[in-house]
Amino acid sequence: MPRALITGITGQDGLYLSELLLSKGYEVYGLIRGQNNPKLDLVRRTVPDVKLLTGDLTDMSSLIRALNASQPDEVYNLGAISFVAYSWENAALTSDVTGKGVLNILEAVRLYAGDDVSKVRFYQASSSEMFGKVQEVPQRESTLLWPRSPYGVAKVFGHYMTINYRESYGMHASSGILFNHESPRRGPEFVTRKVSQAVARISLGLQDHVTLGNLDAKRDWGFAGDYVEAMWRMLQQDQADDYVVATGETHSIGELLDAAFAHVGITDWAPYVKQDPAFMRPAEVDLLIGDPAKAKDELGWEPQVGFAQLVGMMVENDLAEQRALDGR
Ligand code: NDP
Ligand code: GDR
Repeated sequence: MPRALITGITGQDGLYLSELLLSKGYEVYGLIRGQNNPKLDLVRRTVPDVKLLTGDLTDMSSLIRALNASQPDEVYNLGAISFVAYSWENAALTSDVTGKGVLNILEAVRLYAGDDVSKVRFYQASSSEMFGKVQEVPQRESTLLWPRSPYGVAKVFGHYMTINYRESYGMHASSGILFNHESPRRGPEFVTRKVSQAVARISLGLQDHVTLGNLDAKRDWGFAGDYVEAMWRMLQQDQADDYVVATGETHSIGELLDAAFAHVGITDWAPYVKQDPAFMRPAEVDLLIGDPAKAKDELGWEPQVGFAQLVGMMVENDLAEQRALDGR
């Protein structure tokens, strides 16, 4: 039975990846931090077969202990401070976790593997946020990185550190440059879920508007359930490499609002949407659109869920959640 260790087990991707690996017969270990993590119950309910180990990406000794306890064939580093807006408020902590945390786990894996680096395969959760200021459209593996947030800068460090460990030590270390991916499990701080929750509440008469920032930014949004499949496929390749994972389609926040409100039968959303500079970022990533050709050619990976279906799935989920909360 293959064994996998996942950091970021309480996050959106950690849950989907756990389900995928469990369905493939893996023994799955998840790293969980904190003395009373509020998401522990969610993990236990959603993926009860995952074995939890305590640790933190900023504490290398905890990572070595987790590796020794789990003896993994594959390590998926999904843990990060992942909210871009927050990364300006706490740039140093973001650098420590999202950036140096990658070095900590790479080094822990190297020490754990000893003379036989081939015994562990490593996945790093890199991000389209690394592209930042638009240099090329669509963005591909070779596009110049120009990050525009402390989060993006930290991800660039982790990305190149992963490549460096592959080139320096021959580690099977792959980096997935994943574009935005969403789901009903997306954190409510991210724009898609903020919108789907608000639209559900507005259509049920529980809220009268939603306040957002920049409506013009464009993102290449896919479904998280599809994207974890690409992570797994990367680690099944003979050679480790870097891959863009995206849909190849982009939509503005305005178009997200069109789709989400249309789902509940509202065609003019203007009366329900306010803008506040508090939600604008010091530097914005204006346009993300990925070219997933390499992932398609080499991994045989293609997205299954389109934009309208994704938005509909999220709004439906939030309608059901709100009805349950409201006792309807
Ligand atoms: P989430 O924000 O949902 O999850 C982040 C996870 O990181 C949580 O489990 C969190 O645990 C964990 N974490 C935070 N700090 C630490 C720490 N110090 N040590 C160990 N774990 C920590 O993110 P997603 O699931 O959406 O994303 C997974 C990864 O993929 C992240 O690295 C993200 O940056 C990256 N990514 C995501 C994309 C997306 O669109 N979703 C696109 C590209 C990359 P806790 O519950 O304890 O806070
Ligand atoms: P992003 O996702 O920054 O791309 O990072 P987010 O959903 O936070 O923002 C997307 C775009 O929407 C604009 N926006 C708002 N965003 C939020 N969160 N709240 C608002 O009210 C709002 N109004 C407008 C933003 O300015 C931005 O342009 C996500 C994370 O998952 C990262 O971890 C990951 O690496 C990248 O996707 C790829």
